Amino acid sequence: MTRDDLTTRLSSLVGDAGLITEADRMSGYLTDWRHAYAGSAAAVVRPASTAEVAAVVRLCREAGVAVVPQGGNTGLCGGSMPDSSGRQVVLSLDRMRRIRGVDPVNQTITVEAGVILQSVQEVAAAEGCLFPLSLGAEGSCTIGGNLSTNAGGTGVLRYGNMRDLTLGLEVVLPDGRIWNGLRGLRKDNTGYDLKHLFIGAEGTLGVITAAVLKLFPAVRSRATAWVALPSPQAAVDLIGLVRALCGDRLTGFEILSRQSLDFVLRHRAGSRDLLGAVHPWYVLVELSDTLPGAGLDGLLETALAEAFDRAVASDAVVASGPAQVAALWALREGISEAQNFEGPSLKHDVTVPVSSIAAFVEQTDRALRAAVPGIRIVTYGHIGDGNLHYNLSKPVGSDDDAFRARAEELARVVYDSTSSFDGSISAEHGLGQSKRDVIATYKDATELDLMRGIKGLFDPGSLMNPGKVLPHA
Ligand code: FAD
Ligand code: S2G
Ligand code: ZN
Repeated sequence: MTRDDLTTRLSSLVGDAGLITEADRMSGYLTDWRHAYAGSAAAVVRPASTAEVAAVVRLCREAGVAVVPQGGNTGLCGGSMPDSSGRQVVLSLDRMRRIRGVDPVNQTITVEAGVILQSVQEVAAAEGCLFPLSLGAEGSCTIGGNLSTNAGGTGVLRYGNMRDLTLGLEVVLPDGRIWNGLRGLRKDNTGYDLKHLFIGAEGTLGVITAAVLKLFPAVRSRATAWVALPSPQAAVDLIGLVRALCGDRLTGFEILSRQSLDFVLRHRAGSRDLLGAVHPWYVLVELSDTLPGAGLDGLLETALAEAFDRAVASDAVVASGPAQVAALWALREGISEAQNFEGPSLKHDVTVPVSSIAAFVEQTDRALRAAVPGIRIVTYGHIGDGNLHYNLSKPVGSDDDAFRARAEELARVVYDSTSSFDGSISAEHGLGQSKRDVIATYKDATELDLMRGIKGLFDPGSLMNPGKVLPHA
């Protein structure tokens, strides 16, 4: 089938609104959020319904053309980018934006894959509920992408990641069949739990078109503190102390190194460090409760008093109101963008057991500083889950390309260190194309074999997002 035949037939399936072939109009779909990856495509297709998605997938399968599912393009591993052949079709879910239903009694919401995460949070709040997935890209990322990357974010320590928040899926399979698994039951033990194959599959097993997600009771009281600490171990000790005192009310615990904070203070207008003096480490601690007036400020102050007694905290301030809470979260969420102003950001999204965090940071920092004197290590993230964003910036004044050229070598240092603590080289961002090959070094051969078997079962023609997740055999 020629490209013209393909695009003519695609147009008959999705109409003119659903098909883009002009290079200038396709360009936004052919590079990711931070322009770290680019590709080219035969066409960008934007189906408006599950039936249209299925028809497109069937046609591309008949034509032997690969399909690359795409949501908000905020992924950080190049998973939503086509290759450079110009033969693949980007299938964007950005026209599938319906909220199909909200069920406060069953505490569920049914949404299409193209719905933006922030919209789901807002619709849930309007119903007096909470959808707790929260991450820096929530204004652009989609539920389909969140499912396909099994997104985590800042609420995992209390609510879990996307896998834990999902009850049912609707998926168009690589052969074009539609699997309707949109059940909202919290208990359903009728064979293999198939949804968990597609969650985290990064579009390699099918196109997620809709999902039934869990809702939770709305948060009615919240307390947030900005705490300075001497070390990552102190942060780990503080988690234990706050958890012992506050239990499930601990709903946010994000660490950031002074280097991370310095980048934000330098590049994010209006940023201010409430504590003034320079400390090596900081955490943003948040308590929340579904009861109004739950006295969380007092509880947080009690926990901080004990932290001072135990020399875990060096200084701290409890936010005085919503504006200060928002300013503190903006400091934290501003790191990713701020780092981009300092040259290449070599990203490592790793997990180690919480008990190994301090040893991991000490060991990996030492190895990297020996390898690249003057390297700037931006360590921050969801320490409550054992998940650090361990991102590297070049020494001041050094050459961008020379630093980029060492990316593989430095990643090896970080990942070998992660592996020495039985950690994971991808905590929440997935593998995409950037970690597809390196995973072969750290993933058990049997696991890779089983994963290839599943891929072969669902997508024998390897037309669903080829070149992502699985290393070449
Ligand atoms: P895309 O980038 O469009 O796609 C991601 C992957 O999912 C690709 O492999 C794509 O093929 C596949 N895909 C997309 N839609 C579908 C579908 N409907 N069916 C099948 N496959 C599909 N991630 C976190 O987990 N935690 C964070 O804290 C976090 N913070 C971030 C902060 C910033 C500033 C940025 C830019 C990103 C951050 N991310 C974080 C990464 C990113 O936002 C998440 O991975 C997000 O889930 C991607 O959603 P998306 O809609 O942009 O997906
Ligand atoms: C976060 C963003 C990605 C990065 O901010 O929590 O997931 O490392 C990260 O820039
Ligand atoms: Zn993160």
